[in-house]
Amino acid sequence: MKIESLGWKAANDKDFEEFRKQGFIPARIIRETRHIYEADAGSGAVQAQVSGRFIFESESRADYPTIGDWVACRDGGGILIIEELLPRKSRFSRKEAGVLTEEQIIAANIDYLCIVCGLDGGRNFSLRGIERYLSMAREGGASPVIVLNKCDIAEDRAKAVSEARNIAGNAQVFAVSALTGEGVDELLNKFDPFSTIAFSGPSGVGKSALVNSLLGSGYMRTGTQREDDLRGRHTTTHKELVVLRNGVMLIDTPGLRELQLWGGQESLDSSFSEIAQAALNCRFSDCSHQGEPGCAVVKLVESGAITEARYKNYLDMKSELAYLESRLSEKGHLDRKKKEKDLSRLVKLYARDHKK
Ligand SMILES: Nc1nc2c(ncn2[C@@H]2O[C@H](COP(=O)(O)OP(=O)(O)OP(=O)(O)O)[C@@H](O)[C@H]2O)c(=O)[nH]1
Ligand SMILES: [Mg+2]
Ligand SMILES: [Zn+2]
Repeated sequence: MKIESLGWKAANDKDFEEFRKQGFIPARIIRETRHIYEADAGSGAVQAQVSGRFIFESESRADYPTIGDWVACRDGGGILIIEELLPRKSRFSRKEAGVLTEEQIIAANIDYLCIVCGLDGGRNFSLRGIERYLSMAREGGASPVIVLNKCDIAEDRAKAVSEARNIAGNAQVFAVSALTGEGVDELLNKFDPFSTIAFSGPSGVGKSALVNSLLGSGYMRTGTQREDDLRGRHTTTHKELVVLRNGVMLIDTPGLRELQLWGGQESLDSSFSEIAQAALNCRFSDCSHQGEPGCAVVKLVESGAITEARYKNYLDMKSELAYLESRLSEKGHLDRKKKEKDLSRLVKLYARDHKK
């Protein structure tokens, strides 16, 4: 398979010239399990690892390659040594789960993010959850697509589709079944050859089952769900990129327990555009839309144009992002202090060594 089949464009060659002069070759990360990689430089999957210098120069987890990334490599005798990460065109990220205030990139260089839900009556179809994914997809520069899987066992498919459409904005909504194959070709036909799409969503919604349905074989391992609450069992533990029959590249990712937000407050405006629009008419320019007089947003809620639940989700997401912002500026302050301290230590050492 040529590297062009993995999405490498002629324009990339020009940007890569500098690296090529240093003897590096471009490759795409096609499999990732924590920091263990496989990359493809055009002749199939090869084990890959970052160089010592790469580790030394990396400051955060987001500096490391992830699935979908393009990297500049050198041949390390049977394995590829990753020397540089090429700039990302887009990314789908979340805040790292737990106390760390760090960005976790779920997939890089994707054109479309498929938000996969399951219409099986469990909590695998949540409008509030979809609103989060929509917001994060747009924040990272990927076009979102809503995929409602398991339509074969949906109680009321039409209702689910129409509810999803109401919050989708410009994102298309597809009802599919990995089990019967219904709707799967229509979904695949949406994407141009050489585009990259990623599946994300909670565990057990059928992301890997859809990959199998698209590849026409039992390629990915699929799991069962817990009987009591229909939650998935986190069957997929790695990320993988496969090339489909029409040349579309598809990334399957492990199910997420939660999608904590990452990014600026503006990321909300694109997914809650009717709220952002109304906010322009609030009496106070810094209106928090929580009871101030002359609030145009609350008026929309009272008129029924926005549901109470959507409004509440908007406020929750807004305050989550504000909290993130404050943690980040605190962290930036601490990082700066640490750097200053390191620097002054170096200066002292230098002065001591150069005395006399
Ligand atoms: N009825 C029905 N069941 C499905 C469909 N798609 C998937 N399933 C079932 O749902 C369960 C979970 O499917 P997976 O493909 O493992 O789910 P996943 O989203 O990849 O889950 P993680 O890898 O844990 O994130 C399996 O038992 C599948 O057989 C579907 O379209 N209809
Ligand atoms: Mg899976
Ligand atoms: Zn307001």
